Amino acid sequence: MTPLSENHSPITAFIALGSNLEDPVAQVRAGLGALAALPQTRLIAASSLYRNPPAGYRDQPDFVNAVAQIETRLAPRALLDALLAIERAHGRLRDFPNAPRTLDLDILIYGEQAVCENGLTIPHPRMLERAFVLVPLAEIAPAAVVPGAGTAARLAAKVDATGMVKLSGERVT
Ligand code: PH2
Ligand code: MG
Ligand code: MG
Repeated sequence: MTPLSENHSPITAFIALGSNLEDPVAQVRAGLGALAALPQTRLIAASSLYRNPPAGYRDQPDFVNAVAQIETRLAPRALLDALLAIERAHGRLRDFPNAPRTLDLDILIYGEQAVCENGLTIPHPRMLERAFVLVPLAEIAPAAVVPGAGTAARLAAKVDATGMVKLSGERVT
């Protein structure tokens, strides 16, 4: 069992979900279910699902992405360990950086905290340039503050969302 932090009040955190292998829509939906089932954690909101061209390494299928808002008593490291366990349960392999994946769960924001330790950086270091993170984040929590950077709504308005499609069918740009 993951060690839990004790005695602190729940923290609002935001998690990015992404998949581009083995039925990505089902992977992301199952990932949301797994977040809701985490100990000491409540799922507060989930964004729409969005289809996105791959950022970074381009020679791979499009991704399905979403963002979830949770409230959790898990400390950042315990939350990360729990997310990695969910990824493993979904058959996630780590072949090379930015490789295609069945399910990726990244901590974007953890309260107002900045964390920089081995394998864990919060806010997520690449989130400011990623429409597939900022647009769903602004959908569910426009006033959420990315520590040191501003609100989700302002950041999402500035980012290039070319090619991003909301899975209900509506285009984003
Ligand atoms: N994740 C990456 C690299 N590139 N591109 C999209 N569209 N969505 C992702 O989730 C994504 C990506 C590494 O985590
Ligand atoms: Mg990622
Ligand atoms: Mg990741």
